[in-house]
Amino acid sequence: MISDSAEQSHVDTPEASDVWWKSAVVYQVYPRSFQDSNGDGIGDVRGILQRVDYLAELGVDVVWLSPIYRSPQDDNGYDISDYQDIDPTFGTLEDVDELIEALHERGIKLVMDLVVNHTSDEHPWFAESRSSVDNPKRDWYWWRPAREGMEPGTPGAEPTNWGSVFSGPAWEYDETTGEYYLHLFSRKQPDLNWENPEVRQAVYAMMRWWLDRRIDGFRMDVINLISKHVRPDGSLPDVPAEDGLYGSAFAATVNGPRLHEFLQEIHREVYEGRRDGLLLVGETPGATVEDGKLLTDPARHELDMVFTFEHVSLDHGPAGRFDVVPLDLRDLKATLGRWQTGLEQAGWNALYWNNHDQPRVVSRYGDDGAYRRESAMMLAIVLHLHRGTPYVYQGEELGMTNAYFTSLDEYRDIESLRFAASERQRGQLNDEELLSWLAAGSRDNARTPMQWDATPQAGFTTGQPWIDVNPHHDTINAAAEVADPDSVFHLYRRLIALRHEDPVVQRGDFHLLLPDDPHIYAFTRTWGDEQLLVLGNFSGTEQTVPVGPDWDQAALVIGNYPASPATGGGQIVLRAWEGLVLRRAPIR
Ligand code: TEU
Ligand code: CA
Repeated sequence: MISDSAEQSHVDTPEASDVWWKSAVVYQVYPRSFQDSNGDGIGDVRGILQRVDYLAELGVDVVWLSPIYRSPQDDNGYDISDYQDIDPTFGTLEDVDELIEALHERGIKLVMDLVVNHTSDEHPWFAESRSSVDNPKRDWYWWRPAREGMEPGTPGAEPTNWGSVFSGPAWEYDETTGEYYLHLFSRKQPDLNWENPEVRQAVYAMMRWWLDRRIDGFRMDVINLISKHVRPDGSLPDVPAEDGLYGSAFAATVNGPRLHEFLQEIHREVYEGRRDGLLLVGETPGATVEDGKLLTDPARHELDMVFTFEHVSLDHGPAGRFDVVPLDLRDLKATLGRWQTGLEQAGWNALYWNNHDQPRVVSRYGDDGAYRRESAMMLAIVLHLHRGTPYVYQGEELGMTNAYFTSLDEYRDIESLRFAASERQRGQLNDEELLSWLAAGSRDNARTPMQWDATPQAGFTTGQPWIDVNPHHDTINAAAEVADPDSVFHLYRRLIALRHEDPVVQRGDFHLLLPDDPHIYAFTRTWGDEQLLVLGNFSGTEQTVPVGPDWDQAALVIGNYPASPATGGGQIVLRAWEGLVLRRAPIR
């Protein structure tokens, strides 16, 4: 039972036996862009099967698959119309059984994405729900009449002023019954009503069905939005309007009053009494350190770890994710540092730079020009040496960069396209500005095909890819990097091996150094009488770092330059984008 061992991890002493995921690294596959096996230009499960040996060589412990369930693909599978079948685009249930087998044979677990804040509007549950006001499934979704005194279907008549994450109102007027339904994301993603126990039981039954099929856990999409801030009389509150009629619905949906109750119920109904070795990771936009602690404290039986968004929002300007501003390294250190210390006693961090929603980190917090290799490696070293479970997003281990699309027709992502349409309507950005905002902030930056080799479609497909391949695949690709022992790939492989082997990396206390330095990321990890020093130069110029005499004789554990840096007299001179780890022992 997972909760038994989780309880022990609470007592984090050298003697305590610990949960497996404290020494694990997870690899995220975005199936649509990973490997196409049949030439239709879209990645699929049989394509992933062709690449399991690559994943084994990298050494990851878990693969998390973005959604492959049956779906109209309005939001690339985050709109599910059948949770217990595979979309024909991606393959069949038998293919997935084969994948589970192939991964397990190599000692790799499989975690599936679970999108249960909403379904597709083409899910049979929703078809029933929308059919009439007295359908038994009516209350499975959020239906509300127009605002009092307003003409249904006219602007501003929505039940509340909530805006959708994908621009426009979060309510869609449905003529069948003359009411509105809630969709925090696209209108093809209606929100499930978790207040209804039948909804919850249907979700739990589906989760148990997947675990019986021998998957090893779930990554739970926007799981902290499932409890809405509904008032005792059933009404929903307005939010501060930001821009015209609508405001971000997050204020009324994040951390709702029943969130913890629902998560504990999931734990009880789905996880308790099951085999060891499962993983439950929650995606929690808007979560604070305090929330993170409550959500992941093993004694509370909710989630194992959560994805925080604070450190990937630091370069968002006033207008949000497309309005990218330079990162101030001091903010990044303060943010990640707060999460490290906040979850020191209870709880656990998920560590990530990238996923299918984020621009590529080397283009964002590194230098994807002259120092692409160095900065990609430095960022990896800094992240993987924190306390928590690191996540690697496909292509990150190659140092893949942003897409740098130059025309609107190259974009596929619904969020980007909806943003472009609404900005065009408002007319505040000219076309050039709009394209530069998309190039900096679009989710498509993460979604260009995986770069396997230097052939025209990067080895991803023999057909026409659904989204353009990044032209840099001529130099940045798996074939070249696997063959080169000094590549970004091999640095990732070594970092993963280090986490497997080293108790200081797994459990050591985190202590931030030089918080006010604008260029240097520095911290120690301490476990028993062993200590590691982690340094990262977030600049393209040499930096002299005053680390103190203790580190003069220390051994280099891992670094991104072929030779050790100049050390001595209590100082280390770091080269451009240099990242390294030093070890000294014993400290007493
Ligand atoms: O994302 C949730 C989320 O709030 C954001 O990160 C979102 O991607 C948005 O771009 C913020 O600007 C999850 C999934 O990871 C994402 O791919 C889905 O589109 C979304 O939920 C809806 O299921
Ligand atoms: Ca295919």
